[in-house]
Amino acid sequence: MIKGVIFDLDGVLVSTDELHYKAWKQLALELDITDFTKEDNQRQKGVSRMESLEVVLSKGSRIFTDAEKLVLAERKNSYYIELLQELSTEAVLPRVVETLTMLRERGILIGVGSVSKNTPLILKRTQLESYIDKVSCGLDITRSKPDPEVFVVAANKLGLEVDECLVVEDSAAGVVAAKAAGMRSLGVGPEYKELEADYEALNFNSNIHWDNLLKA
Ligand code: B16
Ligand code: MG
Repeated sequence: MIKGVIFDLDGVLVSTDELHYKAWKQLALELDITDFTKEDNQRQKGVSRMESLEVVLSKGSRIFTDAEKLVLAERKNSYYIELLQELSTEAVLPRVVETLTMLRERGILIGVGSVSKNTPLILKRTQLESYIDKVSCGLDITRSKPDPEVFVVAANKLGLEVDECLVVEDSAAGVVAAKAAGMRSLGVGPEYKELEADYEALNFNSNIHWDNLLKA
């Protein structure tokens, strides 16, 4: 019996992909990497900031020390935070609020499981905080998805066993993390068919059989 649903943030509750892309693109151009594309940006989905940096650096030939990489990641994050100041409720994806409200009315606990260290700021700017019971994010963990840590921490914060939680994800790394945590998963987003989640839906406008999902 599912008692809690843990939502990934970027690509599931809100759309920040374009802002991540813009910030990485700016950094890439400063490093004379001119061919960093949206396809490269897809490979950064659901993975940590430092792993995302490696995707950018793999497009160039320069070698950086670990200390220099930390500075570069911090620089990208400053561009991203600047862009996040513009974020509003408009970034909340379709039917998210209705879905969270419906689950709450059914007595289901709502968690967020995101590797983003900017999760608190994003939830604040999009006014989603009040719909969420507990947040597990990049600030709580030491290992990124596909490691299950972020979802296990979310279950602990919600006071639930892992098999009482369902994860909603839009990235392959996130679905692997959910499985590794021992949780069932609903895959959503443009690549939902390739995620190998237990259940699939393009988005929250799709006909999701919540009765079945919550019985699992
Ligand atoms: P930050 P999620 C992930 O969020 C993003 O999908 C990924 O592209 C990003 O690199 C990661 O957060 C870290 O974000 O730099 O803000 O800490 O999908 O797990 O909600
Ligand atoms: Mg995501």
